[in-house]
Amino acid sequence: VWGSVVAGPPDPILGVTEKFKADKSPKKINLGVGAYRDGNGKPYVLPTVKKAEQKLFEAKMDKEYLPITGLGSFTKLAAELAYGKDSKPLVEDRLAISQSISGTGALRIAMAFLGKFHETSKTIYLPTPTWGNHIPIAKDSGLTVKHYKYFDKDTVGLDFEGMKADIKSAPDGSIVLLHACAHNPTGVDPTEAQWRELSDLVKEKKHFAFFDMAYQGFASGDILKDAYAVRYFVEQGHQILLCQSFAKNMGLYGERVGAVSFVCDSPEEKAKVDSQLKIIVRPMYSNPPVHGARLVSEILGNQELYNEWLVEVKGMADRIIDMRTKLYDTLVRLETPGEWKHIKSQIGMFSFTGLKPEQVEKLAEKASIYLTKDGRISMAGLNDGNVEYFAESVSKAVKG
Ligand code: PLP
Ligand code: TYF
Repeated sequence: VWGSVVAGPPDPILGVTEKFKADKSPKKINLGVGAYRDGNGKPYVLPTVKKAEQKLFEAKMDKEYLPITGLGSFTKLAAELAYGKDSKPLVEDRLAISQSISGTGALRIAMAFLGKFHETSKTIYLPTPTWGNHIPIAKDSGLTVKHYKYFDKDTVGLDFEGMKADIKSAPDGSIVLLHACAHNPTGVDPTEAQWRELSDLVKEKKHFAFFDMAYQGFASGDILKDAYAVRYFVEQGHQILLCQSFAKNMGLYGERVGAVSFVCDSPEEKAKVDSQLKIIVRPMYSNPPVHGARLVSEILGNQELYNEWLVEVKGMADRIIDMRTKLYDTLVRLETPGEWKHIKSQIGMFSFTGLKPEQVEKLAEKASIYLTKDGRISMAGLNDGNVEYFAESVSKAVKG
């Protein structure tokens, strides 16, 4: 029956894990996928998540279906976390929000909605580079994909002039996707002053601002700081769309808990958008999974757990920042040719090292170190036990 089906390529990020698993070396390191690891290289279940699980267990919760747009207490708290309790769209009851299958599911609902209803344009502008999955999600949702400049290879930083020029030359009323914080894969974000300029430019061009926020709290360790761009755009009157994920900041990867929200201009508009969100979700998966949403509600809805969680998020961010310093110091000590300051200045889960595809290949073959071909490393895969070995191997690969 499937004789005409041709095999497709594996996911470029998740494929790295497959190669890592097949490697027998005791020294092997997986720096491919962006998943947090503790100081011993092990997956980390947050203590607040364990406490929330205990509470749910004791409460003997049932397993009934959730409504189509998910658990109401969860979506309310998720919105407050991102926008702030006093944010106008929340106070004025004009935020349409739905629970989603993590950040990816949020993107899928958002883009399907834009494909159906965005009037001025069906073209979405993505940064170059961007998270690989953005492109097929947009295309599968019926959007046309175009790109704006983002990363400057020479400075290993933001090409802000190029970014502005491309956003300016896009036809008025286009859709512009922005990584809210901790840009994946580069780890390079606009400054707060640059975000303010972008807000003006997007407004002037009547573009639609689409925020993907998969790392709130994870970038700087500060929930508010990481939400700066989202909150500033909303204050400036942009009717943004926002995708949220609790995979990273609560370590709930496999629970698949996220949210997608639309700032509307009135409660009436919100009600209409909400009804169409339900019509998009129903034929896709009917309603979302319940357990992860309950965990997030327990944590965000309980002052004590919430405060503990803030400390845990900061702990994860700080461990990553510490690894950046250690990696940088070791590369410099080993007199590794090149400039490595970007390792310290980049933020979030990833560092865009600047390693070339040949060097990436050499690291896999000679040192059993696995990363994506673009030279991106997941900083969380490093720890006190392997950072030295990693730096030595990079140094050797660069020296040739
Ligand atoms: N958006 C970006 C930029 C990401 O890096 C990721 C992955 O972490 C996601 C969205 C969605 O991830 P998930 O579906 O696991 O929440
Ligand atoms: O970029 C990453 O590594 C994370 C995790 O298909 C991820 O965003 C990677 C690939 C994928 C889903 C999630």
